[in-house]
Amino acid sequence: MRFDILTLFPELFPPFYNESILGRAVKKGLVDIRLTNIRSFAHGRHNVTDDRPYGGGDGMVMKPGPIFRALNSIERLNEKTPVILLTPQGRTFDQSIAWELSEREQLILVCGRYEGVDERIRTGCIDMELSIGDYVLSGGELGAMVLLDAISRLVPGVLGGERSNKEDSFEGGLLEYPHYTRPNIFDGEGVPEVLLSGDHEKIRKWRRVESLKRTLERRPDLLKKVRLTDEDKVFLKEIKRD
Ligand code: 4H7
Repeated sequence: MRFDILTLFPELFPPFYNESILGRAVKKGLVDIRLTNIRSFAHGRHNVTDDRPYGGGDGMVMKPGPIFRALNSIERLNEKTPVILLTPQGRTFDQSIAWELSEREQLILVCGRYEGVDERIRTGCIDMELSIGDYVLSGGELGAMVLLDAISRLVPGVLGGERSNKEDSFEGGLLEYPHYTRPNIFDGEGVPEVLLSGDHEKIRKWRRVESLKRTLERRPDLLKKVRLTDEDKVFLKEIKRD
């Protein structure tokens, strides 16, 4: 899968994508990340990429020309390749969007700075607007990194054999059960007996119940969206009764 990222700060990205799971995916050639510096497409002696807003007011707006030319310079591997703008005004990115986007051959991510991009870029060049949550950032770069991470790990082969993403939080639509590792006693606290029992069926049930408990307590909104099995429904009744 190829990511083309348009940004005024390309140097922010390699320290992030050269590490860990994503780093391995890049090395293996499963994920190809290409950075385009919007400034390289600015004109004039000073390579200006921003300008004062028409109508006045504080702050600067990203000029449309450099972004337009940067976008035109990018090779399109597929006629369906979406151009995505990271903006607080976009649809909130979540795991189901991550799954959908992971099926694409290529994604083009546009990172805005200053007060954002000229409206004609949004209307003329952008296919999809995504937000990573309801807060303000000084640029779209962190959002692009969030997409890179969340989407790459869904690409077949990226997670290797180490774990299945189906078991992850939100994958089953529920929060994860609690995890424990050695030592057996830490800071005076033990480990739930069932996890030491070796009884895999009992462990599976315990984990499912803990997932359901946590989700009910912390994110009841998720329970409304998820498909529950008959066993889940029995567990939930017991949890609610207790
Ligand atoms: C594009 C358009 C994304 C990029 C506007 C980007 C939060 C998110 C930005 C803006 C972002 C997110 C303009 C929004 C200046 C904030 C004060 C860069 N912030 N800006 N405003 N939640 N900022 O995904």
